[in-house]
Amino acid sequence: MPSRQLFEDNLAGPGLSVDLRRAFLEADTADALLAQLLADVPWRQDEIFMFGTRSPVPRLSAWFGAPGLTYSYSGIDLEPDPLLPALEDLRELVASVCAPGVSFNSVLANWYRTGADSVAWHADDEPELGREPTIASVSLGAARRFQLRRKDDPTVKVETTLHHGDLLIMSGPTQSLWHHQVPKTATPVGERVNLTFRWVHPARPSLSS
Ligand SMILES: O=C(O)CCC(=O)C(=O)O
Ligand SMILES: [Mn+2]
Repeated sequence: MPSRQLFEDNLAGPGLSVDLRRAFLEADTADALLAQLLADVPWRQDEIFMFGTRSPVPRLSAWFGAPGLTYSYSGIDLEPDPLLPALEDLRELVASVCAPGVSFNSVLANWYRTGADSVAWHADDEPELGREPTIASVSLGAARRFQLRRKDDPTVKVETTLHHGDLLIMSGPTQSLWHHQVPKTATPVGERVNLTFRWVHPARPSLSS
């Protein structure tokens, strides 16, 4: 899978470790991957449970990984589907440009159908991701804003726009010190798929019977 190794646009802030590689995937590769994912992924509408009510999350999702790699996210327990071959290839390519020793065993896919789809402020800081996780995010389709803000001071904020084929790698203390989001937009935009590659530590066996 061809990729461009251009390094630019690094986002800076206290305790922020984010590398952004524009057009990491060439346009043809990104086009083909987007079409395949839209057609082949078993997209799911998840719900979030908050304050005793459940509501649909504003995007469709899918979770890929080895069997048993359950991932709990905002009260949702996700059982993985096996990685599609195209995602296996991309996982290797993405890991090859991360720090030595970084690898990924799972992928969370999000489909933002329109500008009304979004992901709200959060950090990828679930215990099963471990301390200082590396999260590598590949964007496909429509360009969308990606914002980060300090957990302890939300006025400290940085943002960029993620385009078709971009790779964004978050590491170090980013998840413990910062939140990130993809806000809704009133501007008409096309569909976007985002893939986040993660290492999920398998759940420890439960002590209760
Ligand atoms: O769509 C994006 O760029 C970010 C997605 C995200 O933060 C997540 O899936 O945890
Ligand atoms: Mn995230």
